[in-house]
Amino acid sequence: MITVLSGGVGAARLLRALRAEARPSELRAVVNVGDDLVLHGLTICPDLDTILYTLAGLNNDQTGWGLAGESWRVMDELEAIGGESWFRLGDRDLATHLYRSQRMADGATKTAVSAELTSALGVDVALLPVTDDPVSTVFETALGRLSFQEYFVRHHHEVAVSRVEVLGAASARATPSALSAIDDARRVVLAPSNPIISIDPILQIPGVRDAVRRRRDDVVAVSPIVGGAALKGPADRLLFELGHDVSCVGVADFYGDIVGTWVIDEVDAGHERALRQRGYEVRVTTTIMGRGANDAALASAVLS
Ligand code: FO1
Repeated sequence: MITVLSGGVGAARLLRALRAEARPSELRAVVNVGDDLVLHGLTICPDLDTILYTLAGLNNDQTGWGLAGESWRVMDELEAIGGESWFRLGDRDLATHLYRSQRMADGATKTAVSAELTSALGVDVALLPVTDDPVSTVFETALGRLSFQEYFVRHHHEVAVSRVEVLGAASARATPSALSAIDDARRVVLAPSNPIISIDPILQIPGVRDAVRRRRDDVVAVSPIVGGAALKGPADRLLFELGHDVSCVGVADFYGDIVGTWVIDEVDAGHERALRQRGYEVRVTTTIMGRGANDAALASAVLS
């Protein structure tokens, strides 16, 4: 079993790359739920859905979220009557939120609904929310406290952040399937997702960081920072605003002693020594995924 601690786009692409190299049935994703929100009475799980759609081959590659071939009739109607339409929910995407919300109203857990959605879409990788309890990542900013999607979407993650907090993390329970996916894996992978707002909210759920640390020798992390910048999203800004070095070494220091091996991009080969001095194994390869050869090289660097 290979277990990937996963946020959104970066994790989805790595899982797609790993699925081509490993047996899909041995892949598990332990997924962040701190981005989740309730809007229009619907429970929306962006990281779970980004991975689900990507592995189903249905994702919208332009936006990085939602479904390809989308239409926006409901959003347009909603806007016309003065409803909230800043968080764009396509007509096709809405079916997922309607399904999940009804099933959770029936009493099903996020974990159970994820299993139903992966089988409905023919996805053979297990998507495991790290917790079925409510957690939400919030941002202290110059504009006051913002919810995840207010920060990320409404303000286009362009407002300076002084603090990030995962509300509910301390009292949330990691699911048994998430913990056993970490304990029983032959390899645990930290995906190149945002360390601060995608991976750390997973590690903050009680018991998870310790479970990963116990597996340190088999933990491989792929740096989300390449040449001092994030490939997508605000990871570089947030690292800087929260006082971390914006480099693969800064990310390694942020995660601390839970990683055994770092996979860094060729442009960061100069950092290999600093990482080895910190006691990490290091693999240098092309970590920028698109499709094709790079993905295979990265997947084998992670799996070897
Ligand atoms: N990201 C945006 O930048 N704008 C949106 O309108 C938007 C809508 C949206 C709807 C469903 C969904 O699952 C994700 C959506 N995202 C949108 C992405 C979302 O902000 C994710 O949290 C990010 O991808 C970070 O993981």
